[in-house]
Amino acid sequence: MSDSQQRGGLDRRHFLQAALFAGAGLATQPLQALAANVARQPFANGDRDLVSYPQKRPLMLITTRPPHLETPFEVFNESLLTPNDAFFVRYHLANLPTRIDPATYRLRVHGQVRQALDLDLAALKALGEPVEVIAVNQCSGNSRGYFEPRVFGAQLGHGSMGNARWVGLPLRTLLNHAGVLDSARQVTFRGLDQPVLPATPSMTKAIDVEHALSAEPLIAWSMNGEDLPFLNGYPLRLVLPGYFGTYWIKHLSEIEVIDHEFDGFFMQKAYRVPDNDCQCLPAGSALGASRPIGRLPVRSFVTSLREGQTLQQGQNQALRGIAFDGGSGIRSVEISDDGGRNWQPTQLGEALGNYSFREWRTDWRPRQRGVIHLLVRAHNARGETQPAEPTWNPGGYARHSIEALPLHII
Ligand SMILES: Nc1nc2c(c(=O)[nH]1)N[C@H]1C(S)=C(S)[C@@H](COP(=O)(O)O)O[C@H]1N2
Ligand SMILES: [Mo]
Repeated sequence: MSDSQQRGGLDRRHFLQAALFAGAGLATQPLQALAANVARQPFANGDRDLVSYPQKRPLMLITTRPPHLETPFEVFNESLLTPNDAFFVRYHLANLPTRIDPATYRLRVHGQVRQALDLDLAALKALGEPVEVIAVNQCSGNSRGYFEPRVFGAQLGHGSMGNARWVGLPLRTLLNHAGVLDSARQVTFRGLDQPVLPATPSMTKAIDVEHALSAEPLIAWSMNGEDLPFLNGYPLRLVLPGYFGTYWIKHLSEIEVIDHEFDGFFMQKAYRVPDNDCQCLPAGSALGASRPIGRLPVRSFVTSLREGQTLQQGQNQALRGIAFDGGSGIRSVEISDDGGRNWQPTQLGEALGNYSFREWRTDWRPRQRGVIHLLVRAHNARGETQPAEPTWNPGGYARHSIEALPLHII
């Protein structure tokens, strides 16, 4: 099967063959045979093969089993909505479903509810009016490869994030249908993927019942106007606008309302950040007091230039980039080319809602020859901005400091 056959219009029912092909091929052939190209991250061990998976253009391969694919950073300069075929992919468990039949798919709701539900897709969609939100899905470990000192875990660049238009049913519509009991404390979410070994914990996530019953969460079936791509959770996923991607459970098949705080591995052991405002610790410290990772801190990037790009002194650059936060909305974005002594304002693009990437633009003229670092920082509606110095925590989570883009000015 050629790359283009793998990418183009694959029937989901045939995902099995394609996935097996990708898996077998990657396991038995030198990677170069399938890789269209190689992308280089600006940290040690940063070479990443660009590899095609079903419904995906060549993306940066982080792991094969389970597939973890990163979006090449240039994609964020193409459009504010990340195209489905370029959207990153992250899984924890290697036993992925390889074929999902929408006709027999079921979503179960049970636990502390008046009436347990077992719905097919049509019954779910018939429960209420669908809603739409444009929201950023960002992996907790996005940019982990930049951590100094380095930490364990996938060495990710900035491409484990994406912004999409999600359509689905408000989670609370579904929960109200089941009738949440007063004893309810948290709601847990699980998908169809399974561990390979029985000892491996299942990828189950939990949120507080107040959050679950708020207006934000939805059970989405559509992404940028199409069915969810298989690897992004077909046919249903939880969308938790403003929150890190770890909660956005794919192939969502089971929702349980529980009367206690969930004690599973992916809440109590993994995805925890230091329990303080900066979610950070002195480099090298052990975790200590912690809490589950939550809302996205403010971040901003230049998208129109590559790290290390060469530019002419005095020549005007139409700069462009993105900023986002955990749902209060971006108020301003500024750049600095003198190490943060002076900041130049930028113009914000169209607002697509508080959970979306916000575009910024400005004209900028490099003044000095040599290597310079272009800084960008954003401010949100709550008055929060980004720390000047990179923060550190042992999980390599929630990087959000001001990024310094190195440029050669000649
Ligand atoms: N079923 C399932 N859903 C999951 C995961 C998973 O391992 N299994 N990983 C989560 C994590 S950690 C992230 S960052 C997002 C990534 O979403 P994407 O693969 O659509 O980009 O999915 C989340 N949902
Ligand atoms: Mo993640």
